[in-house]
Amino acid sequence: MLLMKDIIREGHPTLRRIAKEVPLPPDPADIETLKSMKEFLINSQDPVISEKYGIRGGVGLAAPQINVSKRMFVMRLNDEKGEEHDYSFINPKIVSHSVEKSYLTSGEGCLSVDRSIPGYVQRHARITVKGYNEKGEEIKLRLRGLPAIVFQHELDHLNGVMFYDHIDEKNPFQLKEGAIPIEN
Ligand code: 4LI
Ligand code: NI
Repeated sequence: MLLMKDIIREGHPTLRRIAKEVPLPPDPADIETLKSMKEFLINSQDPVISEKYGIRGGVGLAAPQINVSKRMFVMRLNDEKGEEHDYSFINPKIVSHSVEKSYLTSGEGCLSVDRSIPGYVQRHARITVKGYNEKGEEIKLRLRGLPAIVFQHELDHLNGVMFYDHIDEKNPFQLKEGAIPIEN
């Protein structure tokens, strides 16, 4: 079972590396890694289990955050319509995106960052993504709202990018014209 001690924190060099493509079909060890990452998110969202093991809540987790430098992540959340976005991604990519941006009005947090960093992280409002699931099947999805934000946050981890890299130090709350707020 993955715990907070297994999550590497900012300053660890793996978080700044470009993660490696995963050969397909995924080997059993990679499938197991994704399964444990998904289990971690489930536990992190369970009030009893998260309290018992001291796990912070999360909706996304990328393999580099457990010091596995491979292009894989999991996300697990419900959108504003109550629809489930429960995905494991291998070799994910954005194939197209809107010009319009959106951002979380409360800012972003990250399980690898133990401080709160004020500022808006403006990301593509809508994205079309491709990748493979844990069975090695191709997935193509259109995402908007919070799921689109989470996907881009996790994809950044595979490229050594942290959410605060997107925050303008001088003007952390400066918005692009027409940026769509996502309230929480
Ligand atoms: C407990 C149980 C307020 C502050 C609101 C917590 C179950 C922040 C938001 C959760 C904020 C769950 C989240 C992310 C933010 C803030 C992630 C709580 C887990 C809200 C998810 C990856 C950014 C994703 C909306 C500094 C660990 N998640 N909140 N950002 N939740 N959660 N991110 N922002 N301000 N991070 O953190 O999983 S994309 Cl579900
Ligand atoms: Ni993160």
